[in-house]
Amino acid sequence: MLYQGCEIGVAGLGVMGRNLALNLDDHGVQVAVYNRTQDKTREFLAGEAAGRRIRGAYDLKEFVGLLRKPRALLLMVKAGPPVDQMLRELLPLLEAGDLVIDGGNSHFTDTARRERILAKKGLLYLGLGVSGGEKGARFGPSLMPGGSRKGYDRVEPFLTAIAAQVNGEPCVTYLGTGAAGHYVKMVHNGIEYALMQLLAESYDLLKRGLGFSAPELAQVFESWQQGRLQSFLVEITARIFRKRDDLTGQPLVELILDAAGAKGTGKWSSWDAMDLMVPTPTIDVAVTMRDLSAHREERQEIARLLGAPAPQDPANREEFLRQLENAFFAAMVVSYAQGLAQIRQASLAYHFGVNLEAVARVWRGGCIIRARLLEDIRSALQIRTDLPNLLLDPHLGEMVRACEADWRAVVRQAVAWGLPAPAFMVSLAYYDAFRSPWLPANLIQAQRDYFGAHTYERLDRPGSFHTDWDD
Ligand code: NBP
Repeated sequence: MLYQGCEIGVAGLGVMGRNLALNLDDHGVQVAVYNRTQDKTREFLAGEAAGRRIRGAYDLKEFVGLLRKPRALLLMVKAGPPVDQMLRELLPLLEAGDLVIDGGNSHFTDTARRERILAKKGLLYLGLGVSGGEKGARFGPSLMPGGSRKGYDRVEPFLTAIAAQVNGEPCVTYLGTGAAGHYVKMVHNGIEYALMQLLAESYDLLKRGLGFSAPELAQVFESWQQGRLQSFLVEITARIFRKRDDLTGQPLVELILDAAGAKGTGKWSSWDAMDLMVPTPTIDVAVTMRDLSAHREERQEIARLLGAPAPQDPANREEFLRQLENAFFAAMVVSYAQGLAQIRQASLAYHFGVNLEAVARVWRGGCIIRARLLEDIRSALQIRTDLPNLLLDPHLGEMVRACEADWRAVVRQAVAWGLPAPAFMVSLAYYDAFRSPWLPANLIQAQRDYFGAHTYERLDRPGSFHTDWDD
């Protein structure tokens, strides 16, 4: 066939860009690549891309010139100012009808702003959430696109080809207008934080509570992987406990400094949940616990002063393992419930038009929070796409309810041991609060009216009331 220019250009040959370019090429898409640091482009073309159809460019003008019109460009650069800088440099080189896709973890408000700026110039914009890390990008990520529908339709065949597939369905679909894709990716990361914190707490309860060794821990998570907890994060957790350090022969995880890092997407998710007044306590506490872990010196000092937790009360190992597995399942459902409720509310507030069933569908494969449970979640959302909370689905609700006694037992045991398990605790409190037809918020309203004359509503008559409480 006559060469008419490349079908898509990938700008940014970092971990993700490089692998997405190779994935696109594997699927017969003609790709052009560009990277700010030219050596990386040279290395890529001579190395991983050698013998492939991928074409390289060493400046943006040459890069844009390699692309078939109307052009499609995928930016895979660090989120934040680098995206704005790339756009500033690209804009004079592009023409109306060209499509720019930002595949980085951009904040959704940045994406909305950029889409508006590009639209003024007749350019189409897509904010594309990409999940699955290096391997996902190479062999099948979960893709969360939002923005221009026309732009999506143009690149849909490429995205469908490179995305992960589950039961013959690609883990990509158009998710909604504006920043819908980046919003869904942000909340995906929030849920990821919650599940990782629940796994870390499970590890702590088994290690400090029951005295489990790394091989015993691996066995626990391997057994979880055989049942309804099956998920990418449980799978890698089991593998981590099997890994030994090359230098010392000890389990590698035990040699890693206990201070967690973060790139901010979990925090963004919590922030916006608070703005939207959607409760996401498991995600919030997961962010907080990463922050707290980083106060390592302070923790050491307070432990010296007040004594570190030293579990005394022995537990029945087999019984506790069974309870923990059920508690994890319930807290896992609650984590997805919080994230999906947030996406639902955001979609209404920001007019994204997101279909929650589509979100569950694209999360089933390729991404970090892929899990067997997403099949049940998807089924629930197929029955009722605007389900305000997963706990309202009879099947999911009943499965969580059946775990209730074990969930409480795990929380009680953590408290008795003095071990911090806040994600298990707040997810249980979330469940209990949503099961409460009455909450003590009437007292809060009375207090607000007492000190601030904020008024209150009454149960027995309409209107708003103020009382002189000191009278
Ligand atoms: P890397 O750190 O591997 O690569 C960053 C890329 O950004 C390089 O190509 C770098 O070019 C380029 N860049 C930077 Br930094 N500043 C630039 C600027 N001012 N102008 C032009 N290019 C610039 O990142 P990555 O892991 O590939 O991630 C790329 C995006 O994908 C990020 O938004 C990230 O959050 C997101 N993401 C990453 C993962 C993951 O698992 N790694 C998963 C999902 C999403 P240089 O070579 O010249 O420095």
